[in-house]
Amino acid sequence: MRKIAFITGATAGFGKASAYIFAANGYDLIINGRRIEKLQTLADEIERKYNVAVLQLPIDVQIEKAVFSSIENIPEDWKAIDVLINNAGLALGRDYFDEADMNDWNTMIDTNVKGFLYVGKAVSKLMAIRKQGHIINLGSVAGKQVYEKGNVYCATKYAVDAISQSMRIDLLRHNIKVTSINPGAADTEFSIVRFKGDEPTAKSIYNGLKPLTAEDVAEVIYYCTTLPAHVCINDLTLSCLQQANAIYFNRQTS
Ligand code: NDP
Ligand code: 8X3
Repeated sequence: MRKIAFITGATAGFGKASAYIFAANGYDLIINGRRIEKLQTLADEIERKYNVAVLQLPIDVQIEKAVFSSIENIPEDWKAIDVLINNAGLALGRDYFDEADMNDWNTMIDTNVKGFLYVGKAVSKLMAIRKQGHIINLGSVAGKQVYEKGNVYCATKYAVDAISQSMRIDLLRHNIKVTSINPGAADTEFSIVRFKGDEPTAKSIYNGLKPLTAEDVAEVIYYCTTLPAHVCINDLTLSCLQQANAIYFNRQTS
């Protein structure tokens, strides 16, 4: 039977790695991201390699109207979405509360909270009609503990945690699974985005660590979708072996 996965933020990192693993397991994909060329390249590669269909949704999740109209207007035969990976998100800056940039705060809130809500709402409406579906929300260890200079990024991930809990309650009557996945440090484009292209600083985040890879996280995401229909992983936190939580690391110094 046909299976469809909708992945936001599929042009890099966890979203892109998830696109490969879901396609390898026979899912047709709806892929989202703002970088159109990267979406096109990913769609071409996946269609060629896995013989599945790929629909591109090149929208900015911050734009409420674009999210709702593009999801309402996806072709009818793509509306039976089985899995949503609500993943698009970012950190911008790592600054003291009193020194942080308001544009960074606004963009993180608009993407990680508002965009995340828009996509979740639009897709859950489609799942509610069919009384089935699985929503996987990308939280973070930063939504479990707050760290210095994490302020608003952490707050957005605490919001993801809270919204995941309420989605699970409110969507219970529709038979929809809601899983919150909370990774620790993972080597993707995340840090280069956070530090605005400053590669040495971005790399220093992983000093002395063997961090998670995008593929590690995608495997765990996929695993959550393989359980029997009556079983739901509600909340799953994962990190590399050298990370205990958002704050404590065992870095190798030699
Ligand atoms: P990447 O930077 O590698 O990928 C982020 C993806 O989000 C890109 O595809 C980007 O695409 C997309 N994106 C960002 N903003 C928007 C937007 N406004 N509209 C649509 N797409 C957008 O990061 P990760 O894969 O590491 O992160 C994915 C998620 O996981 C995020 O929510 C992040 O907060 C979370 N996370 C990351 C961790 C890490 O250490 N890497 C750990 C824990 C959680 P494009 O630029 O083309 O729009
Ligand atoms: C990303 C993990 O610890 O860099 O959510 O904030 S962290």
